[in-house]
Amino acid sequence: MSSLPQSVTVSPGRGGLPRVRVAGPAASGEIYLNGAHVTSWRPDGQGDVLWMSAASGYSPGQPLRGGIPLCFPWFGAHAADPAAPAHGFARRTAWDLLGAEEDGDDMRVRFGLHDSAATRAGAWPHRFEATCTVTIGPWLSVTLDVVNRDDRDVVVEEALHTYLSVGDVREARVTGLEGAWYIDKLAAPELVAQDGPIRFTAETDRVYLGTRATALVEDPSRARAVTVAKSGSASTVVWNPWAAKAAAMPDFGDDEWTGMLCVETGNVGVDAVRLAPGEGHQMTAHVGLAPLA
Ligand code: TA6
Repeated sequence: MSSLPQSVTVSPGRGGLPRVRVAGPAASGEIYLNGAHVTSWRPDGQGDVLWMSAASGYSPGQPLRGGIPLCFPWFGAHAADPAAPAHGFARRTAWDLLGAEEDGDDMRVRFGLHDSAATRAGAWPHRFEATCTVTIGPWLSVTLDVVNRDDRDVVVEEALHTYLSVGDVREARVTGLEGAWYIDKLAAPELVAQDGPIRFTAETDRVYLGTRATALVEDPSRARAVTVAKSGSASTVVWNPWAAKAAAMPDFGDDEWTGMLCVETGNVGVDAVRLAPGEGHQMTAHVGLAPLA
């Protein structure tokens, strides 16, 4: 790997896990090699836009709670193997740091992952090559490139499971998904049309399908709005665990649920991506911050 720009450093983070720190001209950020997991993005003069649990673990092979978990090559529970890790193996695996470069106000850091004997022995026994490119700048961009290196078609589910920090989820609302069809994972598995803005009054776990829409998270208690735009993604997942589910998760503080919500950029369920041998796919999430109009 060629030398890193001065603004990009690697050092032990929490739990001693290798962490990349980026101190760019317009923003700072942090990415753990475990899962190529973005844990912080702070535009200059702003608080962190991403949410991390104070109760998160930081152990090799375990997912972090918050930031942007990288869900691949399946989303949620594995359809056929109940013993397989939720959201796939990518967020639990150490990625390689491939390099970094400065591009004006943007700092771009690249991570790589490919199949191994361990992944080929698991629930998704295929050869693949993945690259995660994180751009820390006036916007935060995360791009997941996946190439099928197998000799047969493969089907991939994927998601950038973005945890956003909000002042109070009970005052927040998400616009942009009006009219999109979703499956409520807490109710019968039928398609429901989104009627108006999304508001949070209880545990919320919705998978919006067939939508390329940009979501806008309005956070009135902080007088700010977060934009989640995307490309190469047909699914958006919106989640807040609310009090009971938060209390049931050991790596989630009992009272933390009011300060976060997830807007996840993915291709899940019927939007899963089929790749022929040698075929690749690219998905990007673009996260931006603006004052609330
Ligand atoms: O994206 C929402 C979701 O699928 C929820 O059902 C909940 O399980 C959440 O992901 C977190 O999953 P995790 O495995 O990280 O606890």
